[in-house]
Amino acid sequence: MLIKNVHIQNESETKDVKIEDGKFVKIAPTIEASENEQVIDATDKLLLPPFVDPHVHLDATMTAGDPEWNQTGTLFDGIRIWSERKKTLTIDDVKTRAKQAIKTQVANGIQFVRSHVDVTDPNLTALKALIEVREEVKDQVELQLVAFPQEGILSFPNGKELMTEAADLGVDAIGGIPHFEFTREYAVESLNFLVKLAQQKNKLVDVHCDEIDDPQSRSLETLATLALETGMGDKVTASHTTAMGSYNDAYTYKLFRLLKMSHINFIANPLVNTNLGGRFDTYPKRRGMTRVKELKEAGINVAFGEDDIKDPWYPMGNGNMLDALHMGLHVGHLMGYDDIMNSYQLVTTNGAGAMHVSDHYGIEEGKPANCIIMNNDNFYNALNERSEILYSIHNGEVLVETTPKKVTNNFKG
Ligand code: 17E
Ligand code: FE2
Repeated sequence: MLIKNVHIQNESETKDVKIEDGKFVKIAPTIEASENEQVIDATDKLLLPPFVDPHVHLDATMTAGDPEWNQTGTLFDGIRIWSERKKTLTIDDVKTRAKQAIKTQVANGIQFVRSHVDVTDPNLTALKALIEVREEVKDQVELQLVAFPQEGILSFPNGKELMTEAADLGVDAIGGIPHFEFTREYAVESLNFLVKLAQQKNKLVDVHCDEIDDPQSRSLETLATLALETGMGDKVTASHTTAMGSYNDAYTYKLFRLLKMSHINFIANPLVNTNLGGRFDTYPKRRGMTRVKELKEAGINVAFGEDDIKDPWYPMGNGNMLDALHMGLHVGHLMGYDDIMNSYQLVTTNGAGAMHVSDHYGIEEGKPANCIIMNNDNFYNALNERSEILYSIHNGEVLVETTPKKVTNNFKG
């Protein structure tokens, strides 16, 4: 396959990209097509590495309203409602909903997904189902699973045993929820436990960390210290960290030294955390997002996730990273021209970094041919106009092809 005349990641000069045996084999100003080779004319189009959703909950997806809608919009009501829905899970139910969600993600150019899976369930039904899904989709989508203790590790019966069982069933990462544990002491113990488990079982770490508007919620410092002292470093991700939006600046300044030293990744979920955040405020009302701009400026890896697609925490969502990105740029005040132009990194490369897949991700000769072609010549325009994903190509195969919509506009300006 030969992609002709394409703008790679906003470059003004166009290039040709040759794909063979599922890999990018040559990227150069002009490449001749060989006989019978499929040629995609990508004049005035944008080539990006595929979208990455490094944080979503595929076990709960498509359950919004069942058994009830979340009327208060708090994280805690979401957990309560999910805990009811969890009792009725079956393998088929989870697989059907998860695949439906993945299909919408794929349609929107996503090829890499990390899903948290609630393991505070003595039967581990959702995890068993999603392990099957991970295998069944693996030729088209790279899916990672996180053992996520939604109702706590120390604060849920047999929490530690369930986490260990989940690790042995074959998750990719170990999760946690320290801000939901009964006490600060449990929070710290849960982090010690989960990092040790990850080390023993050779897993990554991705913790729901300080997802609360409580400036006293400081589990992040413990997680970052563990990442530093164990040497796990960039194998560790802190998701949400919304309490950082409420920390005072003196403490945050001190904290950032540790964050930089630790090399951990951050994932913010702008759609969901603006929904869940600030719910106990009158006015002024907090925005609910972590300090994305400051983390970026400090050279720390930050990515955006979707978090939810129609579930008890968020009634909307359609598998489109551009929605998360659009919201995140607004809430994070990332509105300079270059911020917007380069913002695709927050939903591509940075997410790949957090997922620890950078060794086989990116538009480079020799790497697997995973990419998307957007119907615009740069990302500023593509984001504003929500340009179509003309092609999503995975391991050199066309995964999605979109025919652009045709509009007849009779405006006579
Ligand atoms: N569970 C949780 O603890 N936090 C979230 N944002 C979601 C599920 C979606
Ligand atoms: Fe989450």
